[in-house]
Amino acid sequence: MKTIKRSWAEPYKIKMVELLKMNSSAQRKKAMKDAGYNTFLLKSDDVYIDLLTDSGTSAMSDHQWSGMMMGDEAYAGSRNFYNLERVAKEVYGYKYLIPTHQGRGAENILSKILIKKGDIIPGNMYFTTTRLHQELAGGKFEDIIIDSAHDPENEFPFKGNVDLNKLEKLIKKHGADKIPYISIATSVNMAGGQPISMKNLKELRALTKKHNILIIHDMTRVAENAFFIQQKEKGYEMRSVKEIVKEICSYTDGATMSAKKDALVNIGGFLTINDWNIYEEARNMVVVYEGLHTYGGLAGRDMEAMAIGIGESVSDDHIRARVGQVIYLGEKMLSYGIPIVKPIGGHGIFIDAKKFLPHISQDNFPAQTLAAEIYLDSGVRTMERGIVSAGRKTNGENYYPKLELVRFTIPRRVYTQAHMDVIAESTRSVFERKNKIKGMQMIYEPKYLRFFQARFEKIK
Ligand code: PLI
Repeated sequence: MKTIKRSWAEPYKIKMVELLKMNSSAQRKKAMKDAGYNTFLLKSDDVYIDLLTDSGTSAMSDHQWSGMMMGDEAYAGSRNFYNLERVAKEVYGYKYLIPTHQGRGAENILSKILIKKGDIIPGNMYFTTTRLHQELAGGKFEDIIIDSAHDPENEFPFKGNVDLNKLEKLIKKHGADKIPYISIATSVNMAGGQPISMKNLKELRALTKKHNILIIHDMTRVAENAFFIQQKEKGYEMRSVKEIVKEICSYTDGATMSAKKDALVNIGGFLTINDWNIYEEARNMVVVYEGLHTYGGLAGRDMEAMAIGIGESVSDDHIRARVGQVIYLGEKMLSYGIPIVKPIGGHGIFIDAKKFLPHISQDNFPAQTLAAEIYLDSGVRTMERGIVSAGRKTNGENYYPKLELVRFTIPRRVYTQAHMDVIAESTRSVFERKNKIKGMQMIYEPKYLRFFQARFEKIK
């Protein structure tokens, strides 16, 4: 086992800073009310430390910024596209690549190509946009993650694993021809950034080969998953994150990528696939939904920054400090007795809102309430990942997810250890007055992905 003997430290120094502003308590109160108690509807100018998401919020390196100046803004055949294609192939190993404006652009195209009405798409826990595209294409998502992923207290190190028995049962019930692919995320976001093990992936590959079913990899946070394999899985202690990333990809047939996370850019994504026929169809569709197949909704400079970011994302020094910072915050929260999802995941800390606010029923949105309270306390912006995010089934009923979480997502290379201290101290203050906190009711609900724009009011 590779043990970390020294404290992690950022493998960079800071060249430019963005000044932060802290609103008064009265200003925060007004801002939160105006935003309908939904942290997505706050103005960024009203936020002190922004942990809404790690998506598109990374600080780019000087190399990436210099790459931005090398943008070849040709409509067709930009040199930056070929750089991206080359680097992605070298790092991830898939054969063909189609750029898209972000991850959901790739999910849309892939779902439309592979899913027919009535199909079943098993996956290791849902993600909001991924499942919605599967449903809009006529499919039904089935959760086949291991049961312990739904238990915030269970400390199994690979809670992103697939339960192969659940998958076999689904294949038996529906037949393999009703399952176009298995949707596998690395670092499972909604489970708390929990990794899948290489052993589980290999077993999944063997089973899907037998039934001729594809595996499509949501590789949004693959480097963080690779780090956990290096730290926790036998046989991988001496392997580099870069090698592990490539091995993960080798057990899957293609991937959708939101490059706004691990790949260290503010915008961008892609679809990448080994099968020529799927690639050809995707090349046809990308021009309808995104742009030409050599830019997919991105500027040349965005593709260049992405190509460089992919290279930086698989450096051992980078990923050790990135996950190290998340673990630092998580351990601080634990030392204050705050109930968080264990083990600590790769991209953020997830508070168990059912445990934090046990007197608020799930119908009164404990995680949404807690996210609002943390903002009111300190201007720290977090995100609900519970019943609001889970949305409604196609028959209109609410999903009731077992996990009712508030996510403190850490942007990459943006905040310091001192910020982490302030975040933990603010959460402790809210924890100390938790019994006085009341739930909320939803007063506006949009049709799709309601968590983005829903509005709430406090129960009197
Ligand atoms: O936001 P996009 O369209 O670039 O990517 C969608 C997406 C796909 N898969 C996974 C695992 C995600 O986490 C993801 C986006 N996540 C967001 C925005 C987040 O805040 O976690």
